[in-house]
Amino acid sequence: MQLNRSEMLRAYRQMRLIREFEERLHIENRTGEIAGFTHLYSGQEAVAVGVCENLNKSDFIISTHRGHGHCIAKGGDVPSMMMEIYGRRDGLCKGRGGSMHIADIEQGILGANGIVGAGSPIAVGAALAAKIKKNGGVAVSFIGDGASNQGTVFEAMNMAVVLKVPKIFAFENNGYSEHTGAHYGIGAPDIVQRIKSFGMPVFEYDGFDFFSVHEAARQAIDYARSGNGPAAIYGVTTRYFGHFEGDPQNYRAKGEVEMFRTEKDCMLRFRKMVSDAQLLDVAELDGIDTEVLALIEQSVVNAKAAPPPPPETVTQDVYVSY
Ligand SMILES: Cc1ncc(C[n+]2csc(CCOP(=O)(O)OP(=O)(O)O)c2C)c(N)n1
Ligand SMILES: [Mg+2]
Repeated sequence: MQLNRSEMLRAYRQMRLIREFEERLHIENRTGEIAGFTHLYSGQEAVAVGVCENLNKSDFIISTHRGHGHCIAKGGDVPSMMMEIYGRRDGLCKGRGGSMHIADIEQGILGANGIVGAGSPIAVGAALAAKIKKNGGVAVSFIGDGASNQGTVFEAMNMAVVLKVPKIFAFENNGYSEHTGAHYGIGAPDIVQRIKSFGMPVFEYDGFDFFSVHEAARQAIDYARSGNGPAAIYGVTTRYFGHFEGDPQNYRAKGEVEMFRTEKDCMLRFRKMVSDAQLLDVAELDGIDTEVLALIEQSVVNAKAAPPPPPETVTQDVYVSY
């Protein structure tokens, strides 16, 4: 399906937001001002944005430990997310969550999640709620190649089929689970077949091509939203930085990341595709780049200057108050 101009510009801006957010965090992490683990999503932008551009605000996603990209793509406020990662009082979760627990229920973001594979059963619950309420909503969980081996994901796939809920399993194979290659860590030679065996269709995408992801996600989401039960998408992508910040990536081939950055990068590919087809002007895209860089810079300046949560509030928000 052809996207219109404003849809393409929006998608590009979303991808650029994620890219610059992550590239800047990579630098900021070295200052030692950011507490806890940070897992960066640079390189995988086409997947998060290709999926989320097909969702409504009231649809739900649940992310992973590598969550910034999914949250930005679903409408997470970038300055508030930066504050959150810095653990500040005015962060998206009042500075209590940090990188791995960013959530924004208003935007349909059920949260990043430090437990690998834990998102899928939660999203089955969200999808079941949408089915019971008959509100036309869907729920998406993102699943890495490592998470694809988790029993929780298998159980969630089975339950989603049994309950026939509007749930999308978004598999995102970036080649590694921590430091273990997917070619070694996943025993089944045909991952798509393994997902299909649970009884749902799988729409495959090229994770370096935004338009390919967008189309696969559109089909899966249409399928689930129309009452047919769950669907999955699957594709290959790559991450540019280490598993976590500080990981020197010695397990990757020399020049591997550089090859991906220069030859397969999803943002470069998007720019080339839309300019070759004369769909968008490169100057417009450059303008977005400049605007986004300024927003990220301001977000970092504001986050650094912001106060932490007051110590006397430390016991607040530990439990939900009804
Ligand atoms: C249940 C559980 N097992 C193990 C871990 C440790 N762990 C954190 S991230 C990760 C790798 C996940 O790989 P993948 O699902 O491919 O996601 P990616 O890091 O590539 O985005 C592991 C094993 C964990 N957090 N939770
Ligand atoms: Mg992975």
